[in-house]
Amino acid sequence: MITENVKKIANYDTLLQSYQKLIQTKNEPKAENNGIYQRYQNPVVTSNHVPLHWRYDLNADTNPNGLERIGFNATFNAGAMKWNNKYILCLRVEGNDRKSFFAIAESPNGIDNFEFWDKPCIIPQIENNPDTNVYDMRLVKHEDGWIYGIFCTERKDPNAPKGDTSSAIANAGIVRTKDLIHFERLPDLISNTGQQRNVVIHPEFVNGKYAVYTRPQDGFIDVGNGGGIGLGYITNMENPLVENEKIIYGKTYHTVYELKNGLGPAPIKTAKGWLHLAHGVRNTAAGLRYTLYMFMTDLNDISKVTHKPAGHFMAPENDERIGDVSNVLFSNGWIADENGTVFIYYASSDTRMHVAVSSVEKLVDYVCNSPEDSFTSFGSVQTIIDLIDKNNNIK
Ligand code: M1P
Repeated sequence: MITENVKKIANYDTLLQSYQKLIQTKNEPKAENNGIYQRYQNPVVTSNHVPLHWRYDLNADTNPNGLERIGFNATFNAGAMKWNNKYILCLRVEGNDRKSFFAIAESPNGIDNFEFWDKPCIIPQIENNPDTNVYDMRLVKHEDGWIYGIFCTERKDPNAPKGDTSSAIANAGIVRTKDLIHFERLPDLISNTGQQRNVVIHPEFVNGKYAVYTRPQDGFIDVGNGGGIGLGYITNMENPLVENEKIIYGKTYHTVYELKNGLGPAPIKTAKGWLHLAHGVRNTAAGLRYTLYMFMTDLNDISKVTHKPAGHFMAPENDERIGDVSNVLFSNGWIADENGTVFIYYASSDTRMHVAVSSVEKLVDYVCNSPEDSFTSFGSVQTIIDLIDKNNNIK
């Protein structure tokens, strides 16, 4: 933090004023609302929320021109949890150097005043196998007493041909913590597939084992012949070997998850079943389009999908459509409060974080009572006509 005896750079007061104005700005609900969730007007965390002391050398002796020394490009794809009565986001912060890392921001109410902790998270490295890039941590309080952070670790493909400077391998890195400050690194996930992304730990034991949702894929970008949301089991997180991995929610032609999908945050337990939020991807002439969709699994058999409302639950709209990777909504964090309020944290276009507020009651209603996909236009028309007829017969 800034001490009194530092000779502060000339523009410090102006920088500080605009930074404080940003983090103190009250967030208001948007005017429109579909009854299922309420979007808010401002993003909750942007790259402008990154603290000044991460960006500027604040000593006028060593930074006489008051230049920004380290630039930040984006803050997105945050894991989320309630911690010490605060709403915590574990953000993917991306520097101008393209590297992303994790940093925690907290808010007193979940919708505004998010402020980063003093320093980014320090993720211990695996000996002789450092991560090149890390992102998209899911924070999960497990019933074993640990908070797990499962994230994507990316490294250059050692078998890439000479001159191929892009091919990479993605896998799930795993840390656990008791205080969100000290992280213990566990071995990376061991699974039978070439690559893994979007791996999420289920918060409860299942038959004495850890359960993990996976997303096996053949290549770094394309899932290839693999894909779908998988479910597998781990006996010991210190040797995280995935057994019996099976796809529970596959890709399907002409749906919002035609090309690929992946689980978002860990599911929320409700009286009717486990509520899931996921992303689905389809290809378009303008590139990949990522939207969010929901489903529910059985309370006693988490491999059984019981409800699948058709289409997307949230899609990019207005300013959300534009960013570093446009036309993307992605979510890997939500918080269900004790009173049933659900804060859905979602990132738009790989650039900034937003919140939408709903409730367990509304989300269960949405998932259980929205029509399922009939997979044809004729079927969709029939579904609409059924609703019109029902409405016309209201007495
Ligand atoms: O750019 C969109 C998203 O692409 C990847 O997600 P997935 O593996 O499901 O395609 C990730 O890089 C994610 O961080 C990113 O938001």
